[in-house]
Amino acid sequence: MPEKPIVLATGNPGKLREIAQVLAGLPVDIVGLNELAAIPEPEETGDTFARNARDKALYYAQATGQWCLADDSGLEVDALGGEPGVRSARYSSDTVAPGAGRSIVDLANNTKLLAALEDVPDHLRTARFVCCLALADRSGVLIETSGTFEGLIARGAAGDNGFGYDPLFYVPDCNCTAAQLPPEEKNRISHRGQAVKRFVELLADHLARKS
Ligand code: ITT
Repeated sequence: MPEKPIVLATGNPGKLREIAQVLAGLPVDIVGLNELAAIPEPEETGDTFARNARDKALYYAQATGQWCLADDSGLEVDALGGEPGVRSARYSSDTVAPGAGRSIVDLANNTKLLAALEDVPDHLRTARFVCCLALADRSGVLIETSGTFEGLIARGAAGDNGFGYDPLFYVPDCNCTAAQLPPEEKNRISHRGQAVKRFVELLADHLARKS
């Protein structure tokens, strides 16, 4: 059976790496956006992760004519009423120049988060990562899954793995931050790892029904 091409519709190399790792071995041909002619990034306007994942998947499916898998994810901090939430990637957009590189934006986001939580005691620094995935073709959404990952916001950064808020995201069961976890371990327990695993099960059913 020929492998089904699936475009991983993300401009975030951290997400791409993590999703591709779990999808390796499936009868699908994973295509990165960098392998296609440039497509302008869509604007994110939804107020839920699920809505944004669907919108991104549909946008890229229309643009490419292929099956497209999109991820919308972010960090919900309880002491901040769920912020930065769907605005996680652009939390520090008030201080960072438009077009700044991802490492600069990640650093600015983390610095802003630490400042916002400066006076919040340890036991109230609870937070979770949320990931929603959507697979779409031109005609609509085919599969949706989600996952969450509970932790605490540390008082300083630690670790070089992962991306985004990982250096601040302390995982009590592992006694380290998400950025200190080996990539396979983060994928085993993370919001994205959980969402991709469920996605793999639903994709297998979907492909079996079509064959
Ligand atoms: P695409 O829309 O191109 O996929 P993006 O980075 O703009 O890339 P989002 O709008 O979904 O994607 O924002 C997700 C942000 O949430 C991401 O940039 C990180 O700041 C944060 N985030 C999500 N998952 C994370 C993880 O596993 N570890 C650390 N930070 C994460």
